[in-house]
Amino acid sequence: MTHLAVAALALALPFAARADPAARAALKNAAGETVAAATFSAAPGGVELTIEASRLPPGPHGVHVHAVGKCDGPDFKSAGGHFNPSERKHGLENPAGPHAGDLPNLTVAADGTGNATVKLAGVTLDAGAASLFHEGGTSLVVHADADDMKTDPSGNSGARIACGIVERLK
Ligand SMILES: [Cu+2]
Ligand SMILES: [Zn+2]
Repeated sequence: MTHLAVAALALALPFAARADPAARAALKNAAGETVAAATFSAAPGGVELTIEASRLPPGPHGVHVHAVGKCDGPDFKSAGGHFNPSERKHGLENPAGPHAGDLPNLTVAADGTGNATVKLAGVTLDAGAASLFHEGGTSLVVHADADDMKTDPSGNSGARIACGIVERLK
């Protein structure tokens, strides 16, 4: 092993505890431009999602995992409703909720960037009804407005402005 290889290995070690992403989503807007990217990694009791916006409108936006892995613009209705394998109501603050696909709002800065890392409890990257890879797949959708976290079925978050299919990486 060369010295260079040893150095590379040492640099890689601090990140070894974190699972490599098992899935990704490239989110495009109605014009077909890539505006955000997401990665999904296995985590205890669910899946860790990291989303990085690069060119979304400023402000808070509702973000959800939707039940169908299909992102047909411009309205992205093909993505279906929120991913909800346990048949609950919408919203992280809803006593009868949340949907498995419900997430906190994503805040985007004036320059169109923003990022967040959040846990999706109750979903899996493995097999089964709660899998992000269930039959027909899933997608990640960003909305025009903030999610109020309680209004069923979609938190009054407005139009779907970006969508990306959840794709397996390994
Ligand atoms: Cu949504
Ligand atoms: Zn929901």
